[in-house]
Amino acid sequence: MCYTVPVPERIIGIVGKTNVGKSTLFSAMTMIPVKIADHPFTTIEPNIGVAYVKKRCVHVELGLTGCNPRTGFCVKGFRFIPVKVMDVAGLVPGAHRGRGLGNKFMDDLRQADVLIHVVDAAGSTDLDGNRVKPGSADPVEEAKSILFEINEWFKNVIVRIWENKISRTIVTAQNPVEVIYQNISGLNVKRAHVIDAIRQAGLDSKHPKNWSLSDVVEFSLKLREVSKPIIVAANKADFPEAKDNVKRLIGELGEENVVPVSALAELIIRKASQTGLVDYVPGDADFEIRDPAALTREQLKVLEMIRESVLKPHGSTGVQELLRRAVFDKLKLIAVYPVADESRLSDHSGNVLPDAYLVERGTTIRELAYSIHTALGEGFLYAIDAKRRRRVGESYVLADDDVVKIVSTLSR
Ligand SMILES: Nc1nc2c(ncn2[C@@H]2O[C@H](COP(=O)(O)OP(=O)(O)OP(=O)(O)O)[C@@H](O)[C@H]2O)c(=O)[nH]1
Ligand SMILES: [Mg+2]
Repeated sequence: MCYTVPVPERIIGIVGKTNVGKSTLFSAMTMIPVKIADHPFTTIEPNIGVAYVKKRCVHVELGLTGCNPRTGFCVKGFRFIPVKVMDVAGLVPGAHRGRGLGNKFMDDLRQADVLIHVVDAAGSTDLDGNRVKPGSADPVEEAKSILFEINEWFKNVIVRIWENKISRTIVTAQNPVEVIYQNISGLNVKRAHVIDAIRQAGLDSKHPKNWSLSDVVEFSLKLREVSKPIIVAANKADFPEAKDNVKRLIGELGEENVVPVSALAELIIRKASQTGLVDYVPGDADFEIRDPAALTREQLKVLEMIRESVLKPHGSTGVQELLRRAVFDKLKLIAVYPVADESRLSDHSGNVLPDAYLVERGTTIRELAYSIHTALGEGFLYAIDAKRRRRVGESYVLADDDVVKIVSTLSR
């Protein structure tokens, strides 16, 4: 079996007030060196890269000694699966009215499936991103005002499309949901999102041709929530001032929506790991210094500070936890491992568990076949659930960590 078309990639958008650490987080996730500076509006053009979400690899459950990933990597029994990340310019309150850099650049995030909203949990920058005494700015106020800007951006895009296109065609539409969906598909919104948002806005019994402007606005807010869910990165958690603020953010937004993070700590440890100074697996609760004699006193001090102010109190730098929550909790994705040889659990060249794909919960085996290759979907005959050694049909709903061989007319 030849996989020529990759399963659609997921995109995580990084948004937030200016100067809160968005690019630091992006760099810590992707190891791409980007412009980072302690002043507002350092980033202008978007940065795009690949991060890896961490998950216990299925080879452990199967009792294998290892695997040979074709994309991503596997370390100490953990599979790191690629996801795309995008870092954009910073927002300020009033951006929707053109303040700061405005919010036009948010259109870069139309393709995002989920957003990481970075907040300065140390309260060390004012609402315009200028450096202030840590603890003097209010991260809860920041979180709310930037969320308002994100919602304004999304709402304005929808209202514009509604007024320019949807309102004209919806009057005679046989299937209004389809008309809405087709017109806003550029926002990477799925049919199910449109249906969910209509229901959540309490508009199911009102034909969209009769919606008022406030109905459209209500629909757009619900649509933003379902199609671009947000996880908050309470960043700069290394500052002592962040402790109470993290609690306040959790109190305001809910525990499931907030992760204490130190993007800077992650970036420092990963760089040290890249140059061989420390052993560190992203997401771990600690790192190991290989040879203390190879480090300067200053370097040792910084690493010790990270251990005391971030790793010990929070259990990790929070960066992998952010990715985990974005991909597995917010997007509710599962991992599946297609193989060509169900006995060796490998591709034709003998690479064990070469691919780990992220798919939506509820995806059937045939839908997976289609997303790998149209011809594979069209020629689908049956599949083999390699873990349970049984044949499954096209309507089999994939489970997390399934290992499957797809048999199609292609592979005959
Ligand atoms: N102490 C601490 N400082 C951080 C952390 N993350 C970022 N910073 C610092 O915050 C400043 C801004 O970082 P950037 O990553 O450039 O912020 P940004 O949000 O991308 O800023 P703009 O692109 O200008 O909107 C830099 O001085 C970083 O070193 C963190 O976790 N802890
Ligand atoms: Mg930046």
